[in-house]
Order: sequence, then C-alpha cells, then structure tokens
Amino acid sequence: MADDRCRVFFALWPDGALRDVLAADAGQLPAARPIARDQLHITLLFLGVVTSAQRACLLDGAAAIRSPACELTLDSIGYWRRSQILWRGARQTPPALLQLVDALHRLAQGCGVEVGTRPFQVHMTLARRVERRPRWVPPVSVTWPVRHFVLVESMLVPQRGSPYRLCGRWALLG
Ligand code: 2AM
Repeated sequence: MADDRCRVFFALWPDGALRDVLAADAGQLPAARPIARDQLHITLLFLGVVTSAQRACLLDGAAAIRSPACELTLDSIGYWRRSQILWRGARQTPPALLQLVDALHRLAQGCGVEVGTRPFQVHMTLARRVERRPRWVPPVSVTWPVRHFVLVESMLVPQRGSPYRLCGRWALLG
C-alpha cells in the first residue's frame, strides 16, 4: 500500500468530562476486551482507506459543513453476536445528527470516496470479543451535548498507545 494512504472515519468524540461518565461503568463489563476510556467514540461515517488528496478534500469539505448541534441521549445497550461487540446506543437519533451524517455522505461522494450504504446507527463500542449477550444492567442514560464532529485517522500499522489520531475537529451550529 502506498505511504500516502490512511484509514479515516468521521466521528463524535467525547470531551474529557463526558468520557469519565461513559467510562464509569466499564468495570461492570463482562470479561472481554473493553475499549479504553480515551478511545470511546461514535462513528458517523467510516471512509476506509483514502489517498492524501481525498483526505485533503474531506478536511476542506468538513470545514464548510453547516449542521446544527444537538443533544444525544445514550440510553440503551446493544449486542451484535456476529461481531461480538457490546455497544451503547440511543433509542432515538436526533434529526440533526442524521442531517450531519447525510452531509458527510455527500462530502465523501464529492471527494470520490466510496462508502457503504448501511443506514447509520448510533453505536459506541464498549467491548469486543464478548462471546454472548451479557446479563448486564444498562447504566443510567447519558445525555451528550453534541457540539463538534471530528475526522479520525485509524492507524494502519499497530503501535503502542491509542490507535487513533484526530485530524480535524469542527463546530456544529449552536
Ligand atoms: P466498531 O467499533 O463497531 O468496530 C474505527 O475502526 C471505527 O470505525 C470504529 O467505530 C468501527 O466500528 C468503525 N468501523 C470499522 N470498520 C467499519 C466498517 N467497515 N463499516 C463501518 N464502520 C466501521
């Protein structure tokens, strides 16, 4: 693979205080691979491997997005058997978030990045390799004041520390 390529995704990235709340119940997670506190996020649009020109296009285009801020209430726990992922979700997705995801889809298309057609679903992975649906009582709901979105690079080569690097962060309309 050429060196100028990277794997990226648009996401909601919690601030420190919210991370503390989100990670507070991690100790209750069933034995598995819990996601580290500083890696918790919600993917808005997974772009996959892009070229440096596409990445530059995504960064420029993201800065031009005008989409409203919203409140996202994380109030459910889900489990995907096939991928063995335990995740936190939202019973209701704010229309403003769907609007943002639509704008990101259009941006990806404009930058020549092919993305999947799977409908967006709010999910924050909490743990991987969870072999069966745990009998885990969901925590109290957490309301996230969504004021920003980010572009994240996911390291292609495994390394120590976080596998993620923030490439850009943009404010939503308040
Ligand atoms: P996951 O937590 O459910 O694995 C970085 O890998 C982020 O992108 C994670 O949030 C991950 O979701 C998501 N992701 C990875 N591969 C993906 C794919 N092919 N389609 C959609 N999202 C993906």
